[in-house]
Amino acid sequence: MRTATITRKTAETEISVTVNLDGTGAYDNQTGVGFFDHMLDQLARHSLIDFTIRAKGDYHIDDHHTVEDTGIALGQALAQALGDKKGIRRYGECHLPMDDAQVRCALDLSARPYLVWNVTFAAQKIGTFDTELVREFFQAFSTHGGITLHVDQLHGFNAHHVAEAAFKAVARALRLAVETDPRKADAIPSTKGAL
Ligand SMILES: [Mn+2]
Repeated sequence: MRTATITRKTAETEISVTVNLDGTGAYDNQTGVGFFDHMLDQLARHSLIDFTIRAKGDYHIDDHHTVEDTGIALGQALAQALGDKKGIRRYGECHLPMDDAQVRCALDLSARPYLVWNVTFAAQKIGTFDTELVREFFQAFSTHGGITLHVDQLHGFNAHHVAEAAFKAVARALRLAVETDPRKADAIPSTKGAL
């Protein structure tokens, strides 16, 4: 079973993340940050990776630590569940439209973390959520998941749509990358023999 559970406790946050890469996109995400839960639900639903996430953080400061540390734990859970990456497709990509917004994601489960982020938000807030935290989440997720992650905004002016298109684009690309390639199910997808 390609599953993993990560628990992480610091003076700032307490997080538990369980993922099942061979799931159905079922989710139960409760981070105490409403918009962020909505985005994590999209990430699960459109990657078909099951997520159970619980987070408690120092909200009296802001949502920064909670969002970032959830990204760290989710990245670690993904990497652990992938194991030696035998049989995966490794690469994924998606152009994801949502009303006015279109976001492109290209990713490589390379174990070489790198984030390219070309997304700008016209608003600083979506409800009470700081839009700059979207990048913070994907930075932490790519670093701790070992993902080369490129996210480029092609269109869009509504911040809710742009953020949601970004999460859905990453989700769809992730779905492709973690799936088994039936033509090469017994091999690690690298000429180095390791990823
Ligand atoms: Mn929405």
